[in-house]
Amino acid sequence: MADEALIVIDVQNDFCPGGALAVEAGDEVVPLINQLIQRFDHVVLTQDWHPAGHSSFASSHPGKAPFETIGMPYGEQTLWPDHCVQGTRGAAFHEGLEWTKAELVIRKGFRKEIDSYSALFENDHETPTGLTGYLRERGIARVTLAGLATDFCVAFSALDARQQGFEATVLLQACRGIDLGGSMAAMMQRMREAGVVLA
Ligand code: VGL
Ligand code: ZN
Repeated sequence: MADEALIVIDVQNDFCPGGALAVEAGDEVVPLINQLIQRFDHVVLTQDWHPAGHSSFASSHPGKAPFETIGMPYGEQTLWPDHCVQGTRGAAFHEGLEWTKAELVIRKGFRKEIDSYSALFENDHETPTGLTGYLRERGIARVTLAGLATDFCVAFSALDARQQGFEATVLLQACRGIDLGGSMAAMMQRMREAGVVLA
């Protein structure tokens, strides 16, 4: 287990019921993730962490509504309600999450002009977050992912982990999804094709 890390994706208030970008039953993952945190030798958390006025917010684009898409220099971007603004309660981890054991919290989406679903690369798929280097230097070869949302931040993190040469398992019971325009089925298929273990 020393070469294995649990990566807990975005278990933050804004992705839980009552939050700004609530994932249905998002808070249900907390008890299971707490058990996983105890079981793993290495635990990394991610935290979606946007400045106010972030370019992924529909409110930054006059005439655009949440869940519409827009062309960005790096490709197509889904627009979201304002969420996980740095320092707000919505950006904080769910109160029930027992996160103190985590060795690293990796924040993402902090550059105003670019979104970051994946824990490893921003949405241009080339700007690194630094997590790959961290995991390699720590001798970690296998990652297990859980959290929110299955079909966005969890899936893109798992795909990038595979692409960077890590073994990757997504624990579906410990994830909940958004499912926007068939995104759940599409991302499950992409993960399967990339060799992500869906457990
Ligand atoms: C996420 C949309 C926008 C996620 C983050 O955590 O899956 N989704 N920002
Ligand atoms: Zn976000």
